[in-house]
Amino acid sequence: MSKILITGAFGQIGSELIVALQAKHGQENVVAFDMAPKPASLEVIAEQGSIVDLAKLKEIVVKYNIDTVYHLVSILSARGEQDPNLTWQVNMDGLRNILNLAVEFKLKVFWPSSIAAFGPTTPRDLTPQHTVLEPTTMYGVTKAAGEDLCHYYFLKFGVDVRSMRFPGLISWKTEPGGGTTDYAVAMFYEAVKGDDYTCFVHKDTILPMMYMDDAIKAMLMLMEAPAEKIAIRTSYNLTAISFSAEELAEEINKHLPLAVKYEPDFRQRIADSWPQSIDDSPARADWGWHHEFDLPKMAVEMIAKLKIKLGR
Ligand code: AKB
Repeated sequence: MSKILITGAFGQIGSELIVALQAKHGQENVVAFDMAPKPASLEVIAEQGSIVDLAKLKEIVVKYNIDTVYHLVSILSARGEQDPNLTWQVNMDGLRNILNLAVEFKLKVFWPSSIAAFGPTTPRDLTPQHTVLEPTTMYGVTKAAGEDLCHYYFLKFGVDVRSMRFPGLISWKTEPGGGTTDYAVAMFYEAVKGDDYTCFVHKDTILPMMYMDDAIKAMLMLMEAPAEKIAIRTSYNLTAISFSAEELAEEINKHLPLAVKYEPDFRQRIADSWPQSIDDSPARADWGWHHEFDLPKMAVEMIAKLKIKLGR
């Protein structure tokens, strides 16, 4: 039975990954690590601290006899532009700490990269697995550099580190914070609350997105795949659906009235630097990736779950 540590555990991905990993490995085998205190809604072994505190991380790995880490701590794209130095420190020093512990304790590691690793010189449609990166945000710089660091630790030290480039993730349980793709989640919240929404990207902005259930499934599939199937040790392209902000609003409008105004801000430039659609055929061929949620199916589920959560 694996002993699993999740860092950044109370964020958008972690709060759902905790439950999925507990169901597979048992509640006693999952440890959550975060800067923030444990939310009352989550039943999990919790440790609080900073990802740059190597001594604390080492103490936790020893205390719980950890063998697998899902390293999710990250400052995202929009927030990263407010404080690029902190973003480098948290994203890169944090990853290096985890990889150094992986060498010392033979840990298996999952680390998410992002479509933010790409930049304006990347082909925007059906972006290939192997292509130009050249990101233009600090978050993207840390994702591109982080991919190379993972690859290096695999080659140099044999660390079994696995990664995928997430698109925007849409979920109802925990709101994202500080990302450029956050508008997609916000639109659902405002619609369910019965409010209007002012969207910070233009209506024609198309980005790759994925429902959280598919993202959780992808992480588990990648981590459970036999090592010889993992041909890419930088990060796998991964995708599900691509749609414009306006198409999303129209889909929500089939279920609930939602008036959207479009007032692009600094996040428009970030969105414009990312691909519109991704070729993820290596992930599909190597470890059987396939998504289940298209836009209509996701909209039905998001609205139903948010109505319960928000008591509407
Ligand atoms: C962001 O918008 O910064 C993230 C991402 C695409 O990695 N959701």
